[in-house]
Amino acid sequence: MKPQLPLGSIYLLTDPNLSSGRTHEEVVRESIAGGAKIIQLRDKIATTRKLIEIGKKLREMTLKAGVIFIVNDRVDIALSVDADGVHLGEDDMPIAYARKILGEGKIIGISVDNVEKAKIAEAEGADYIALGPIFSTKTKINAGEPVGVEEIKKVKSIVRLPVIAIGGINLQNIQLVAMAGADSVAVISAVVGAPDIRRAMKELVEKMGKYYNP
Ligand code: TZP
Ligand code: MG
Repeated sequence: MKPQLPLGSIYLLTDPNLSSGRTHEEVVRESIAGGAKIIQLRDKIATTRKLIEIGKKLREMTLKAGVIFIVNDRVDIALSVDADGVHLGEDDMPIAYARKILGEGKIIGISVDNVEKAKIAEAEGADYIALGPIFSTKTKINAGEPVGVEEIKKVKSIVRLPVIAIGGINLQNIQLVAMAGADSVAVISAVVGAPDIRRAMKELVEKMGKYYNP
């Protein structure tokens, strides 16, 4: 059975460049302690062998905590560490091919930046879409122009998939994102770059809970 995506939640993506030397495990442990409900292993520099090693550990930790575990970019790694799913962008494997490998029991998330692409992702069988960047962000080079919170409302009114908002979201602006109807909020720098990861996550979780407006 396909795992359920927790709605009204915070989705944490790892990033070794922003962790100030803290390991993936440390970042994930603290994020889970702070209330993250979805974790994505995102590491653009680790070797395949290293990704498997990290993935196995994060799988164990997330399983124990009842937290969804997604692997970025790599269908093969998602499958081999038994993650709950994979997250794919425009340069990654097309959905149909990923589905062929992963089957119906795994989650496939797709990055989009507008309604048209969201509709295509839905038609192709995505399980959720990540919409962004909502605000400007320095975390991802070539992230594109910010789409703004209005795009969340548009996408929500047209597709039925869960919409996860991403890009430049922090404690100051999460209220706008939640009120626009995002089903979940994905963050990197606001948590991974924080001195106290647990606390940064807890504050975001609380604010999302307060303003979540499905
Ligand atoms: N995809 C669109 S924006 C982005 C990704 C992976 C980066 C989000 O990072 P931050 O630090 O939360 O802006
Ligand atoms: Mg990708």
